[in-house]
Amino acid sequence: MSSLHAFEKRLKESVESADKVIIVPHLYPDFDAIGSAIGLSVLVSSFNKDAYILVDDAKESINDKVLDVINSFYGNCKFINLEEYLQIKSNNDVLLVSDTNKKDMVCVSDYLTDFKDIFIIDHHKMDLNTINTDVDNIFVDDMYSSTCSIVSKFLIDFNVLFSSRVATYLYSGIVLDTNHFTKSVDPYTMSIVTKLLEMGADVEKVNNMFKRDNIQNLKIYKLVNKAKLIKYPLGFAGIAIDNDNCYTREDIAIAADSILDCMFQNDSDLSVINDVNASFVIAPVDSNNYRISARSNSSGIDVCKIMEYIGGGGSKHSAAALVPIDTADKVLKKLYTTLQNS
Ligand SMILES: [Mn+2]
Repeated sequence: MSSLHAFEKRLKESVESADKVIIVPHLYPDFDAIGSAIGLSVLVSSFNKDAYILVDDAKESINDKVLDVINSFYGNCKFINLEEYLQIKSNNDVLLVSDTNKKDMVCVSDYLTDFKDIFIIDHHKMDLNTINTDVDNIFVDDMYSSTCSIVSKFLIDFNVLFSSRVATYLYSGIVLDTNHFTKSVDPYTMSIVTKLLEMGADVEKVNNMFKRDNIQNLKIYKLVNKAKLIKYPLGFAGIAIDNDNCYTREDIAIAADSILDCMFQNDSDLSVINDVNASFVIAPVDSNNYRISARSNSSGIDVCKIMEYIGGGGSKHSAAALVPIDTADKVLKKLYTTLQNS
């Protein structure tokens, strides 16, 4: 991976010699993926190039508030779907991948070889599924709290002026990936937040973007309530499994965050309260697949390693995997054994 400065230089040069730039956030885009894609489009526009953000997910599979951002976005860049991309593509386009580095997490995976250059901007660990590109075109650093903080840094470094609306979207990605400033909080992230607030990021608007309705809240609460405490060598993990109800990926992720925030009464001695340092939530997302969201804090296990072991990925304290229903039992066993052997 190249240094931040070298990467920025290379990105500018490549964009300036391209026909146009396609920006692709990960599938099932969240605020970090969309916010960073919008930030990148502002950067590309400052280089006087046309930018298109490519989102091809079915509307039903995108979070309502993320969809609001996509639908209400106006500016120099356009949101397009895969079909529209195929109509305008040329062999001198540059692709910017935001908030993922995995081939199977971008809708454009079948056309990667058609781009002049591919740049990856992300904060998840790389693995065998990482998109193949020049090593100097990769800026992937899991020390960053969010992709929005990386992209904000680019904008600041290039002295790009951006609107309060864009600052708001970038801020929303940081709020999401720090779970409202409760994890991955560091002076660097906060210095970026300071800058975004100075640029007019609207905290109340972002608070509203994160509001959940009471029905969703209750559903998540019931899932959290299923959590059972498991002792493992590094402490206690909270594991919630629901085989009967279908959830969104987001619900499962929020439940995993919530379990990590809980203290649990010990089953055998109710006077003992245990803190968990890892959480796992396992539930179906459709009729064929379970989703596992895993979280840990600094004294807990590296959940990325565990999720990689069962075919997923993420970062040290926040990771996930998709598990086909017919292998769910096996995967659970694997999860328990890995935890016990950690
Ligand atoms: Mn992210």
